[in-house]
Amino acid sequence: MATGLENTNYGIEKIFADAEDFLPLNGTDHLELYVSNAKQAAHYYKTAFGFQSLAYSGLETGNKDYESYVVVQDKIRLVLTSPLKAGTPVGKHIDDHGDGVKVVALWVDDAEYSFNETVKRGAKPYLKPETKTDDHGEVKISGIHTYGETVHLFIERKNYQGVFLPGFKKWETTYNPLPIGLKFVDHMVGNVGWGEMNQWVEFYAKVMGFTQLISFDDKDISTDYTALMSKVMSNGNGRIKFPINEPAEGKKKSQVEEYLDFYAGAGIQHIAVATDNIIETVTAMYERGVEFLKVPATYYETVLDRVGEIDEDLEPLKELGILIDRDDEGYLLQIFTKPIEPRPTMFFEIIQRKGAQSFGKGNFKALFEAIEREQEVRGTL
Ligand code: TYF
Ligand code: FE
Repeated sequence: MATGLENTNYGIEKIFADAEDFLPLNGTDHLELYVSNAKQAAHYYKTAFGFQSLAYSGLETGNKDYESYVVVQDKIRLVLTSPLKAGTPVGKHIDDHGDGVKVVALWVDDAEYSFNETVKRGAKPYLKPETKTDDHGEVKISGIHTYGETVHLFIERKNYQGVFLPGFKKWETTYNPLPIGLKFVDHMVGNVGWGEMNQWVEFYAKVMGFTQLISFDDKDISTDYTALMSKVMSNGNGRIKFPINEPAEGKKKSQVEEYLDFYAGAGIQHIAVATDNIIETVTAMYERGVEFLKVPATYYETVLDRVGEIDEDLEPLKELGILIDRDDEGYLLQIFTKPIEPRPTMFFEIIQRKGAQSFGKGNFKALFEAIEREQEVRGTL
């Protein structure tokens, strides 16, 4: 049966390969989510996702407008921010989009250079380079807009020794649930509007010097299942990977269109976080109340024919609903949470790579059917 999926290949052959790496990025510095109740969200990320308390900004630090809690797990830092009064841009953002990612902050050696080089190439400025200092040192920050109302900050940490950034103090707490093995942000996927894919692919290529991870044929994933197009943009050292989805016409309403409706525009669709032991990580997450998408048991009857031999026993993978895929470099294990806020918008992916550098193309059909079953329950199909 032709599904249209066969020719979608996420190899690592690059186009724009001649592009000079004018924007060296050391990694993801942090992600900031605007949420309606930062205090409770922080509790959730600690309890359910195993993050640790790191820093706080709010009334106690002289910040009268916003309260932010910063949580950390290995290399992942999440900032959860809510307004302390009516009429703020953060409150407007939450009213428009619900809880979601506002800032994808990138760690750079030179925030001013990063700003100048990207703005010179067409980026819309968000924050002019500014220096923030406190007793613990100095940090330089600048920022540019990307799709929707999402922004990229460039964070230059100089010799900063504080817990997070100037303006934050250590978050002291006696509630410290154990980490669950989340290591770093593997990739972050954005959903953009109809016909906007190429514009954003071009943005990451021309403005940020990224290259497209391709694909002998990056054909639409438009099947009977959730229709979408997806292209993956990566920075020079491969530490930052931003797949971009655009909805496509299918028999049923695209999951990407559902997102765009509820988020009221483009934004971050999923945050994929890496673990070294997906069975332990996902077992802990189930115990802590996280809900995952499930594929039918029949998936596991044929999966090993498709992916060949793997190190793990199939039984726990099946029990937990972990998906498996292989490319010519190795294999990967992945699983997707249900949306983690009231609107069917953002969700998390847990991924363990065993050589494979692709994104689970072989699972798209089963995954998208699982998403469709959720859309059916929501009445949004
Ligand atoms: O990042 C990816 O490409 C995979 C698969 O709406 C995926 O995680 C792609 C699109 C989508 C959900 C998951
Ligand atoms: Fe993903």
